[in-house]
Amino acid sequence: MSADSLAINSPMIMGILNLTPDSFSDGGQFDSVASAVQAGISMVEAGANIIDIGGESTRPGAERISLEVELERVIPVIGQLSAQAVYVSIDTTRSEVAKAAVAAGAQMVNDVSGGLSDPQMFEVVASLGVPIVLMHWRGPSKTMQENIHYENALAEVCSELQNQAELACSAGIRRGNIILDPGIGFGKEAEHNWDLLKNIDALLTLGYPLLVGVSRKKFLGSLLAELDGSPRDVGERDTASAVLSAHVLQRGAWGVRVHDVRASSDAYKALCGINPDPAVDSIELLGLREFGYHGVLDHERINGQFFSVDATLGLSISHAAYTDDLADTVNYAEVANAIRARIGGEPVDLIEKLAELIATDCLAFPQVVYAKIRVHKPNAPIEGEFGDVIVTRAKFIIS
Ligand code: PMM
Repeated sequence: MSADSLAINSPMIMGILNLTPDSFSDGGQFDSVASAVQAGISMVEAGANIIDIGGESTRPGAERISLEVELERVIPVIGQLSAQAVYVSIDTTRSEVAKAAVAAGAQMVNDVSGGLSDPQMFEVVASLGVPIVLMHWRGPSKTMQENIHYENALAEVCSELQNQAELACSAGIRRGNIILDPGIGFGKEAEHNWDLLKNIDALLTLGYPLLVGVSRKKFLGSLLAELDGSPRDVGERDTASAVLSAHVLQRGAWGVRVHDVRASSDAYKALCGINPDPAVDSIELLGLREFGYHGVLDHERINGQFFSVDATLGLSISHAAYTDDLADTVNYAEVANAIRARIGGEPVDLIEKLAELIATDCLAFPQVVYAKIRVHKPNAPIEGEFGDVIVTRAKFIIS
């Protein structure tokens, strides 16, 4: 996955691999590098596109560890997973760890402090040329849940994220290499988390790909509290995590960071089964008319007729809307040419088949994640007067 395709390749499921003895949800799971590597591979097999490796706990109240310990925990696992062509992200707030992780094969940096913890982080990431996740953060884990105060959580998170993104750009990080994350559970009460999740649209208007991490977090423990009022165990929050993750993906988030990869991937696919029209932007090409020889009847194959196609291409245009650069979106003239070539090309019997082939052609453009194709056959061989025959095929990439 190249950095340039980040804004448009969606949805991304980031599997969490915490190599910490004390992470709040899954700490202390692995007794060897091999078992951690195997856990990463299993998440890829379950549908993860990215494995996020962290060596330092961000659990509320957690003490910091030394640079040496963090490196010792993460580097061997990053090396082995990257060697098996796994796309690895390093979850760190230290530029030295980011640098060593990328040297070991990591391809993305996930900084939960959004660049606030280490003054060198932006410069180092700019020189590495890799994408960076900037998460909303108001202070170190040790104290982050003390003195939480927002007048308006949504507005403040948006403006603070925007600010960090601008600082990152000024330090030389390409805009297309920035992903934002609202930092669910980081210096936030449950009400703030819900406020952010309900207003994903507002976070998306910042114009950057959005990563959201709700998986197993404390606010879900309270939501799912047992009859005696005790919070639901961390290991039993995966269904709720998957439902919320699938929801934010359908609202247009670029990716989700989860422990149970399969659950989130399944929940998202199930939602797409009901509503295949994802909350992505679109480009429409209407009334593309071209002569072709499709049809079941001999005279259709010999004489041909005009077909007309309407295509709705689902893709994120937020990046191009910012850069004003054709390279950051799909070139609709090229798509129109591909559709015309398909209509004028090798004949098929059914317009259902033609619609399918055109949808597949459209999805071959790397930015396009959804294609809804309407094929019109206004001169179809039907007795008597009629207006048109239209077949619609909607096709959707779920990676
Ligand atoms: N949450 C945790 C750790 N790293 N990174 C990003 N980008 N977003 C998050 O929400 C996030 C993160 C804490 O959760 P964990 O201890 O279960 O990994």
